[in-house]
Amino acid sequence: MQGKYRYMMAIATIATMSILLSTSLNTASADSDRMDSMEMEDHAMVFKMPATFGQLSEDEVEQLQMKGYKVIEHNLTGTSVQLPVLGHSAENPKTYNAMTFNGQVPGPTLRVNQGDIVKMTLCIPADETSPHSVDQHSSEMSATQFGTVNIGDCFTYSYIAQYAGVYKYHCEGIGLADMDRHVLSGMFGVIIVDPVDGYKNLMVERMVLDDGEVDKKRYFYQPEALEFQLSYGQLYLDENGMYDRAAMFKHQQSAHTVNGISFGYVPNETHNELVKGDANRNIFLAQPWNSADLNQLQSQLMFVEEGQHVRLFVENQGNEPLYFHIVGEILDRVVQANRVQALGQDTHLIGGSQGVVIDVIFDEPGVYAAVNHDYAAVFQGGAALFVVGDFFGIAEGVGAPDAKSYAELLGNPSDAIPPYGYQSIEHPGVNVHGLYTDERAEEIGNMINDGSLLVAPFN
Ligand SMILES: [Cu+2]
Repeated sequence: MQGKYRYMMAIATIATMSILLSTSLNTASADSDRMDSMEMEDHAMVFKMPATFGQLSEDEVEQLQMKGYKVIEHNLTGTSVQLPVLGHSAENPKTYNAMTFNGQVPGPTLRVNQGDIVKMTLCIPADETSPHSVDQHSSEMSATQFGTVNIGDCFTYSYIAQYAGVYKYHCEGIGLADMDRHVLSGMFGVIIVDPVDGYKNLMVERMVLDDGEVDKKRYFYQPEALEFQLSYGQLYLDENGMYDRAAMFKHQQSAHTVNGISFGYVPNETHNELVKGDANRNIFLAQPWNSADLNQLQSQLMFVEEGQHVRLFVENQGNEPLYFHIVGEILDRVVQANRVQALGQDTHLIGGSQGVVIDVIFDEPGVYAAVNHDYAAVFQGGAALFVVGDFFGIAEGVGAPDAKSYAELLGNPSDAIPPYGYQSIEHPGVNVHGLYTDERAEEIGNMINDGSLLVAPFN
């Protein structure tokens, strides 16, 4: 046992003993604990008028709003559209029968503060082919209240986001029937509920030399972080791009996706040109979305700076386990619903419909793949690349030698960036990228230009 460590253990033992001693002698403190819990019960009873759990009526929303609660709208439109899959090109379109919220997969991310009222409205246009519904996992409402919204109708419900965390929302089909088809065809999205008392400082332990001895040293990072959202999932399609339920029952997916696209965050021909000096010489093994003709589908990379606090909102939207791993990195902290699950872990298992917040510091410039560490998933598209620092040394080449990162030079993809919370670091640049219909891509482009895309409603 090393000197400093032994000394710290002795201090910890003395501290533990004194806590035990004071607890056993101090009965008055136990009484005051009971008193606190009674007061809290009374408070909860008062608090429940009007209701703060479950579905809120319009009157209750109005009363709560007058008392200071914020109401955040989440406006969704259910539409069935054709969207591209792996193998698609401008010359040879290859698409599947997608079901979407707002013409994009995943649907638009909602970001609220813990304690905000979410007012969800789902509309189904008159030319849509199917009714839809919405289940928001951040609510605590009976499923009977999610409703089935018929073609040409709109439906609203409201609730208070009581718990912090990363939550799935998804279509519940038509009164639960056909739910699997709707969800696995694209009707899913993410709701981020920021903790009311904020994200915590990140503490990272490193073994360093101190006075000639290797010792554990703690480094602290402010809660402010550069943020990304990653939804992992699968497609179960037959050769005609139709949903294949028999394949789903057997867990035989036809593709793995990140934010709806297989291998959507890999280099493209612009990167080829910048790094290799030749648009046709690929940097990475698989670059299926190479061409600029693919517009919003052209693959992009995610850029971060070396030593920067990065916060990832990761949701498993699919039907298979997500063994979340960043090749060459260790996940410094994994938080579920505002409780730390792991510190310094290589791979974190995220079950179906489960979300986590992951903090990472990338210590060295390089290329890092965020994968589902299931070998079938890696080969079928469940991989996304981060580039840390100016790993390829292109800053000089593009005449920006002072650029801190690629993000300053090239920007980050719009579908991988959540709306900003009050502890977000702004991305230096944002590009249109995502499994968007052309109309939706145009809207996203306009929202980037007018600055409204990443503004969380509570800001
Ligand atoms: Cu639906």
